[in-house]
Amino acid sequence: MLNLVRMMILSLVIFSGTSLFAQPADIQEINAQFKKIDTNRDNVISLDEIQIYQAQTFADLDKDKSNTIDSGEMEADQTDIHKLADKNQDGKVSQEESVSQFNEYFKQMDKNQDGKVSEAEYTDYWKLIYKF
Ligand SMILES: [Ca+2]
Ligand SMILES: [Ca+2]
Ligand SMILES: [Ca+2]
Repeated sequence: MLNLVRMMILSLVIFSGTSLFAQPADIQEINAQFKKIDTNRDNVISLDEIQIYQAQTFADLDKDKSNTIDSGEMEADQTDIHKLADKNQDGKVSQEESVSQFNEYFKQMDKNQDGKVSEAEYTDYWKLIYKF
């Protein structure tokens, strides 16, 4: 599992180059994001909540409502969360690719695999990604 996380980080770094990761998110930002996703405020993120967050994020980024996020729209993605989502490498992220990417994040964040992401699991995950 740890190897998987390492590989994931490595691929993130390779994929994105250095520019976007040069601006580090801080821990407050990560906490604020957790609270934003945890809409029912029970201090865990459920799969439902991550899917709602995915839909909101996607709609926010898809400015021209084309149902895909193109490279220009991607630049507005301050969370970098869609970086690896473009599986077929056509330079655009489809709704399906976005959903599967968020599901993947959810699985990776849910370390103890209880189907919920606790605040600790969430912050640990992003701390690793952003190398705090
Ligand atoms: Ca919740
Ligand atoms: Ca679009
Ligand atoms: Ca969990």
